[in-house]
Amino acid sequence: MELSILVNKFNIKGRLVSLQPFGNGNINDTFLAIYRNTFSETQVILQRVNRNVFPQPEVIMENMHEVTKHCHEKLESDAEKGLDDRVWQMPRIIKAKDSRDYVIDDKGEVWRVITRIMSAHAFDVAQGPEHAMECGAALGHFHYLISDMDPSIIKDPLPGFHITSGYLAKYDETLKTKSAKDLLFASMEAKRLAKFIEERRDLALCLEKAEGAGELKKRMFHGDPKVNNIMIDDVTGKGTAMIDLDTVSPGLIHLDFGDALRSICNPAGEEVSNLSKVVFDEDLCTAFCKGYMREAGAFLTDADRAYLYDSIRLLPFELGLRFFQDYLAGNVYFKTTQPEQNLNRARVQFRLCESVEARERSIRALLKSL
Ligand code: GN1
Ligand code: MG
Repeated sequence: MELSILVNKFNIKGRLVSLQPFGNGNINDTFLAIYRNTFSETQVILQRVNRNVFPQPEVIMENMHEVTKHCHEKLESDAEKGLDDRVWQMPRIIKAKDSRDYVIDDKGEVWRVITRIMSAHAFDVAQGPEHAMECGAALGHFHYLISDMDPSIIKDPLPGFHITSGYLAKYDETLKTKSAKDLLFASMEAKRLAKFIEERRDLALCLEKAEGAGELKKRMFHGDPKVNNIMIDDVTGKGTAMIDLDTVSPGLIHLDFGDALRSICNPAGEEVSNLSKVVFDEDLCTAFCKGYMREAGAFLTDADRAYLYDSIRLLPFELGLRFFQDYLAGNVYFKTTQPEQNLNRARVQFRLCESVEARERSIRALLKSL
């Protein structure tokens, strides 16, 4: 189906004047649609929910319905009470003309339209400490917003997501295939990454063990709080919204904390090829943590705090493992534009993990001082 015909199945005022690919997501296909009439313009985001990744795209939409409903009510009530120091925003689902939250096309693909957060942008890399602090505040505020949601109304969006032991098992399975073995033996770099993983198998289990022992408890979390999912207000420079709500579900907030930091504290970005540029930036980490703690510090227990360092070390390892496994499996999960891209992405995350390990003492000292 033509995209313009598809987007017109949603309830949007005006006439479609532009429809262009938008953003740099690794999973869903995203477009910006602009509608105009004589007096006004509406910009919306059209997305195809990736069926290869999300086994039940309808579940993603049911969850999004619940999350946005809960958060919009809370945002409105806080605004009325004058509790906020800024305007916090969250995208809204735009319904189809048949009143459903999504449209299924002739190939069975699920499409949705959500509002665009206007006069705001997300960046692919941290712009400096002020930006990092605002990212921390936005994630902390988001955790506050979802903290009192009933987790039982959310269905598992992505079974196995952020279960590092599961990614290791998948990696081990992939390594049994001939095509993966061929790729591994064809390059020194791939062998080096495989060795990196072998040396850290214990690390992979740190949060799962703490959860199993009852030290850490699941709460609602975002699942994908990387820097380009955090919207910054163009006018004030303040964090204003978290986007990409597909994976909001019960989980450890440590996964969000570590994932945000692995993305924010690596100003070289996820796609750089010169590894000497990849360094875990502690100034950005300090700024992020200050912003986060201001909004969410009150939620954290002593046990939560004790595992923050482990989360900062774990998440780049886990993502590197996911990229490397996908490379060996023939690039079936993350979108790529060239065959070695997932190998390179894995190199970057493992270098970042090493950089965190080299700074363990000072990162722990920083976390203690918060
Ligand atoms: C994917 O969709 P996107 O690009 O925001 C991935 C995240 C990774 C990220 C790395 C559902 O996120 O887990 O951290 O790529 N999302 C999913 O860039 O797997
Ligand atoms: Mg995503």
